[in-house]
Amino acid sequence: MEQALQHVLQEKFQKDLKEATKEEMYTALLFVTKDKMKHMKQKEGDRKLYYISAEFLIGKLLSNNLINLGLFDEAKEVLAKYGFDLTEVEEVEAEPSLGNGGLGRLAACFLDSIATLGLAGDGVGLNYHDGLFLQKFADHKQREEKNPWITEESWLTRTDRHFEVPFQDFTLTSTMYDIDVPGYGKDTCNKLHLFDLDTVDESIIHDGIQFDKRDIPKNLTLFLYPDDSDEAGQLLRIYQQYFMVSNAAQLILKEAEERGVNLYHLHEHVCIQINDTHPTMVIPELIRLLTTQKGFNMDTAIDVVRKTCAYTNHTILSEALEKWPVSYLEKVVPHLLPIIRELDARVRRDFHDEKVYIIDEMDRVHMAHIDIHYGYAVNGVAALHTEILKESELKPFYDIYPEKFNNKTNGITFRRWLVHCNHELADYLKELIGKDFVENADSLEKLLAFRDDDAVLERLREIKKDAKLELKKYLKETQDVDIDENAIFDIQIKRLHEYKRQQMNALYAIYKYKEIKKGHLPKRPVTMIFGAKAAPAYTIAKDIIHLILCLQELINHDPEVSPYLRIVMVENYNVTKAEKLIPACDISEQISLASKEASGTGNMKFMLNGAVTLGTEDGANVEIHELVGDDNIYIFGEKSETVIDLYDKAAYNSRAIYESDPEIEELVDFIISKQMILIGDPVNLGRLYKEIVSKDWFMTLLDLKDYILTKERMLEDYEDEKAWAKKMLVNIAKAGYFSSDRTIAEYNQDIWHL
Ligand code: 26Q
Repeated sequence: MEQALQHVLQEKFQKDLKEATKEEMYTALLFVTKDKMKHMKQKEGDRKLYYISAEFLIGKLLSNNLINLGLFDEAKEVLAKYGFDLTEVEEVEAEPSLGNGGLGRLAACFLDSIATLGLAGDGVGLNYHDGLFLQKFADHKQREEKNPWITEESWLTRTDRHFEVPFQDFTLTSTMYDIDVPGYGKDTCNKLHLFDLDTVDESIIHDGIQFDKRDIPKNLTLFLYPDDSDEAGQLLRIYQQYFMVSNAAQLILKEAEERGVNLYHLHEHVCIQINDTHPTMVIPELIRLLTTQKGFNMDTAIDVVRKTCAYTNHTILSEALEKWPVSYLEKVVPHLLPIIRELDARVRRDFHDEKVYIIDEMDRVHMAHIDIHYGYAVNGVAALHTEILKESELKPFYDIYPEKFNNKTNGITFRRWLVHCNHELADYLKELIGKDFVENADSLEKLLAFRDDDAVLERLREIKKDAKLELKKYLKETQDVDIDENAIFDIQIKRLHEYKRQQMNALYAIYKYKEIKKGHLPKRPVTMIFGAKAAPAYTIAKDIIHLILCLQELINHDPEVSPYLRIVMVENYNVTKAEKLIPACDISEQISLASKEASGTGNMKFMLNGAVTLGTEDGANVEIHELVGDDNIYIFGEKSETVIDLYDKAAYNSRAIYESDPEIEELVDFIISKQMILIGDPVNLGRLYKEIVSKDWFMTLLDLKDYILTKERMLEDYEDEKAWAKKMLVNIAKAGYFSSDRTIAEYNQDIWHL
């Protein structure tokens, strides 16, 4: 390693190890690591997986790659020898924010696990030049700026693969870029293929993140779409999706032919996982290519494609299920419409239930319906989520195809979310139970043998304290805020969405503020940390950010209150920040309205790092609860059946709750109190107040009191330090189930058969 680094530094910068800057040292590490992976091949197999996804939220890659290649310790030592700190050198890398949140991060964890299990599987997506917008705070509001990440030297390798992608008015030539994906401790390597256009012009972005959406060749891969976007951009989204899947389909057929596969047996050698409906057009596109270019008849093409494609559903929010107007598809990809109409006609011929049609009476194409009829597997992402799909959201489909439905509870890669982000904890665990857990997550359960060992419990608390000190330092340096490492760290980090109920957590802050003002002081200070981006067009989500930032201003500057309560909203929450926040957390906030969070994966990351969950019976929280038992999690709120029933009967009335409960009324009224209006914008605060009182679509007021009581109980329980440390230990020990290695092994066993 030392020689290799020396060599690159000489060649590229004419410098010696001693003289290099941090930036040069980063580049040298990048080169050495890339070079190592260049010579690694994919495992040969009979069947190959293509995981198609509009998002791969991979995060920084240097440390992760070093860990997986077994080079981390050596790199760290060599750097130390010449006065460098690897952690500081890592900071040089720009984070590729090629995803919105959970779905994109899941795809990244999956690539790591697929490679680690030694399976032949590549990712296919788009090479967005700008990742998800950079979030800046000004006047207690979110502003968006562009977020470019591609530098001269990066993990991307330009390949000489190009495909022609036909659109209505023009044909575009793509270029494929590759990122290597090494498995942990393996000598094989998979790839993430990201398609791009040479004609993209970054200079057309102005005023934050505005640009001309009509000039497609200049902007197609320019930026990642934020979840929940305005109408104006929808056509561009369809251009992106088709560009992605046409490239994917052409790559898949080309690689199959290069391997000598008879395309009539494609399904025996290839499988395609469709990550939510964003890549759904791969189905009609493959059918189109097989029929127009490979001599297939329609029946055979449909049959082969159906045996090749499988679909993962990530949401039950109906507004998030993609339905594209036929007229939009007509404008962008008219050549797919005859095929989509044929697929719809076959459904109408076979089934007489309009709920399962592909094209509805309003002439909209239901993308998920294409996947379910013309794929061989449909999976949800947590046990509860899959049950809800089968019993309500997708019931008419489950009645037709019960054999297609299956659950694959999400997981996270322990290499990034423990070994990389929490060295101290990982090293201590290795000392206690051996390093086996890095690859064989279930062996974390060996930790249970130490649940009554005072020295172990004490050490776990020490490690948590050190992580809090690290975070304190980081927040001071990056945001100039002061936090108290002796406080309880209560953290909610995730996309801003009404169903995730950051507004309920903010109402708790108001409660606590008022309590402290009344002289009811907590035994120990509490620091409430938030991190969240709101989609630029999501008004109420932005109003909630405004509320939190105003509360931060009010509370942190109140000398009576700030010794006991502080609020920090972390700017530009992303993967890099998650890696710093998660190890330092005591209380993991997972408070979505039951039935709305398909799974959640942050909940798993926190648990693995010794935080205790405060959550509803939603998504994977249900499974965490089952694993750790009542004593090691704090559950509150109405259950999913009750919530679904309230929706069905339209029986929820937030105003009735507000008007009948003076305690709730007082908290909600505070949003538009004089003190708040003095700090914030009455338009935003007033709108949010009105929303909560008169609509509250995600039932904040329904669960608010139980939430407050449960959190208070948690703060009390924290004072029994040994009992709390035991909860930490049990959470870590039981987290093994949530390794994405387990998830991927199940996908392979039940769906992929690689
Ligand atoms: C759709 C159309 C137009 C523009 C954007 C989108 C869009 C983009 C991203 C729609 C949805 C997403 C992302 C969804 C997502 O992240 N879902 C989360 O997936 C996780 C992994 O399965 C789950 O753990 C979360 O519960 C789920 O919310």
